[in-house]
Amino acid sequence: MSNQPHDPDAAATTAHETPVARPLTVAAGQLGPIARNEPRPSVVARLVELLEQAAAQGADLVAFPELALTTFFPRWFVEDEPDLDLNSFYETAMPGPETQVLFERARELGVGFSLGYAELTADGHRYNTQILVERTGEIVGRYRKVHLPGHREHEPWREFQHLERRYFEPGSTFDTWRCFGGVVGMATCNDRRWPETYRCLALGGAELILIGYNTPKHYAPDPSQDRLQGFHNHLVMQAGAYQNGSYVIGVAKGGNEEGVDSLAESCIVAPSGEILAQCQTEGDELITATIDLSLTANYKNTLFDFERYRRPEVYGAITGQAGATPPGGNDG
Ligand code: CDT
Repeated sequence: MSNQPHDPDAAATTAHETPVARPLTVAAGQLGPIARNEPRPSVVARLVELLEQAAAQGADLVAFPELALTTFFPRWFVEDEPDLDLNSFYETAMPGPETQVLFERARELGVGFSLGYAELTADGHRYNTQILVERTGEIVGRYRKVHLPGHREHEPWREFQHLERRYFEPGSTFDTWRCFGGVVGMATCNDRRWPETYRCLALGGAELILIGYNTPKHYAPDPSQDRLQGFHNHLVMQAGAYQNGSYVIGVAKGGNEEGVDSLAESCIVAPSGEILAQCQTEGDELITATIDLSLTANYKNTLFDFERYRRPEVYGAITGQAGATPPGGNDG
């Protein structure tokens, strides 16, 4: 045995043992537009078709988009749309009578999935929710969108509304679950633009993060960002994956939905930040990748070894305040 004093940093510079491989075939089940009057059973049939394609390609898990059972209804100020029944967009049970078939098919095929939908709870709360379903057809996780973008009041100057802050309450936790042979977390659309999302999930051990999105290509408050929508979409998810040593699946509802052009470009990102697979169309499309969850250790145990390198005592501002507080005084 060596008499040398222990060097706490030695492990950071030595090679790590190769961990046991944990392969998983994952898929993104991108959806094209869902019309305002498309019946639920028709949408569910589209999801089942993607699930069956995934099974044929040996997938264990398919990520589906945000609000994957309906059109993106927050684009309308419902009070101005007499023939629109707001409650018809929400699910009061999951599975419910019309979604049961998706769960049954998942169990038969042995393919799990994540699914975004509008949730109305028994006590009247409304959330932009995503669930995680194991290959047995059992719900193992539920996430309620934390970062709600857009506005609360009708803004008639916009080409279309983004009233998520009117129709949903924000969720309050980023949870992770042990399933699919690893640790899985979920986030929803606008959440993917915030580094806090990935970091909270990674602090919960996330090795795979499933993100559904509906992103209009036109951003009314600053249209100069329109041409960058695709770039920003990949930028945030690739950075989130790399900085947290996690796989990320980002899956869109794309195409022209009720006159609003929405970004597609669903993708599967490795912990290196590299894109492993990307959709080529704006319609219903499945992409797959066989990943190895053990490879997250390449980043989690080296550059992004949180335990060794993070400095939470310096990060108080991140949880202590929301807005920026620049220094006072003159700038001269
Ligand atoms: N669904 C969603 O969160 N979409 C937003 C659009 C922002 S514009 C109000 C997104 O971040 O992609």
